[in-house]
Amino acid sequence: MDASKQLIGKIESRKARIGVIGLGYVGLPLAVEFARQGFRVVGIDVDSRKVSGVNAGRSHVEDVPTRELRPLVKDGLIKAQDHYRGTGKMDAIFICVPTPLRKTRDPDISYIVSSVEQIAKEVRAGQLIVLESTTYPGTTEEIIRPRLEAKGLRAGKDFFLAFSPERVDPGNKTYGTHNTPKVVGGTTTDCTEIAAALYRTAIETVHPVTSTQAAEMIKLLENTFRAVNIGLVNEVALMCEKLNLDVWEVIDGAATKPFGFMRFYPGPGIGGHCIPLDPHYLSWKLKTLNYSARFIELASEINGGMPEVVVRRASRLLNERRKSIKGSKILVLGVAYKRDTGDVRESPALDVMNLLQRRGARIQFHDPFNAQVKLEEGVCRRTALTEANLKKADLVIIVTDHSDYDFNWVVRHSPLVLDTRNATGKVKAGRRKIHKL
Ligand code: SAJ
Repeated sequence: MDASKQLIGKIESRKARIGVIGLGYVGLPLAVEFARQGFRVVGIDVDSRKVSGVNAGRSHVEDVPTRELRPLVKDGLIKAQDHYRGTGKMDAIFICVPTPLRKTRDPDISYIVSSVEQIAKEVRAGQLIVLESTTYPGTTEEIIRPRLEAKGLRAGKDFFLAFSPERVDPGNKTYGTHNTPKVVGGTTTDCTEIAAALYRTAIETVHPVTSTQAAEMIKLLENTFRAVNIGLVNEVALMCEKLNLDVWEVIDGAATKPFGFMRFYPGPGIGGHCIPLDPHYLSWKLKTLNYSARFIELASEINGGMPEVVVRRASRLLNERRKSIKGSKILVLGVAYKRDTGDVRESPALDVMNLLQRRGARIQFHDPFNAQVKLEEGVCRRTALTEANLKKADLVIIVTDHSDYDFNWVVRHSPLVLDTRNATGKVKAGRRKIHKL
């Protein structure tokens, strides 16, 4: 029986041994979904604390409750290790490692390369390898495939190779790994079909495409779409400032159009580990093909300039009250990159605070999820959110509109508010103290 039929058989009987490399917000939920279907899953992570936690049945990922992980570990369906020995015994291996940007904004695929080089040591006929980490089109064929073929095996004939973009939205209570449609593209049709067959055992909807490059590009279109549209709406905010119009009223009005429009909101900039980074994977690749991805660059410039816009607005508001940023006590509300998460990666709040500090402001912050943040001038500890601390501030800037906040109460006790998220849109009293982006 040929390799593909053998592997399909193991998938149908749930006897296929699965490996997941990277037990983060993508890898651990994926491991759980396959284990739930009865597959034996081995998780591999370089962080031995994560490994020991998983083996103790404890989850370190918000979206994977320990109560769901523990029985799967107890039943021997999930175990973790901090080394790559034994990957040759696995029938399917999913690579879910980080793909950050270097300081130069160039892609850093070193985690992909190091994990593939480990797998290549034991790669054998009959294995399926799937990359899930977000990367530029061509990574699977140009970086992964040659390393796995180095010992003479051929993708599509001996082993099977595919790309399937992760679509995990941390904290999303509606969509999780099981019910978010899964795009998958293989080196050959066989590769696509085998990977799709395995995903179908654990994920409701699987959408096969014709190549790994198409699957890689689909992910980048999704997140570039967001970055560019956020850039557009941030520029509309700058236009509305010039036109003395309320950008939030304009967006709400446009959103009454039941077709052909999609809401995006201006803000203090964009953060997180996806939207600010993923489009640069695409523009970097196109640069190597002598093409300039102008929308991506322009959106990045506008989005990246929003923290400065916030600081300029703050400066003007203080000047109108015969104060300057220098020496003013400014309280920043919310430092996470978006509401109701503690994640501060790439958060524009940090840029706003650093810019203000560089101009001599006495910065304080509050965030329900972060007790301290690391700024250029050192660690800044959270200030208690009290009436007194609001009153003592010369300016309160709402940077992240966490649901925990009572914005009526914040406005009532603040002398002056700069709201970068329209968080105070429904606040009635004290309107004259509120200034919005
Ligand atoms: N942002 C705006 N205006 C908007 C939307 C977002 O300024 O209209 C800002 C946010 O405050 C944040 C940044 O952009 O700082 C990114 O926000 P996001 O809502 O895109 O959230 P992320 O980064 O968690 O994006 C993830 C992505 N999911 C995956 O990559 C699998 C993205 O594709 C999802 O669309 C997004 O979650 C989502 O919809 O929640």
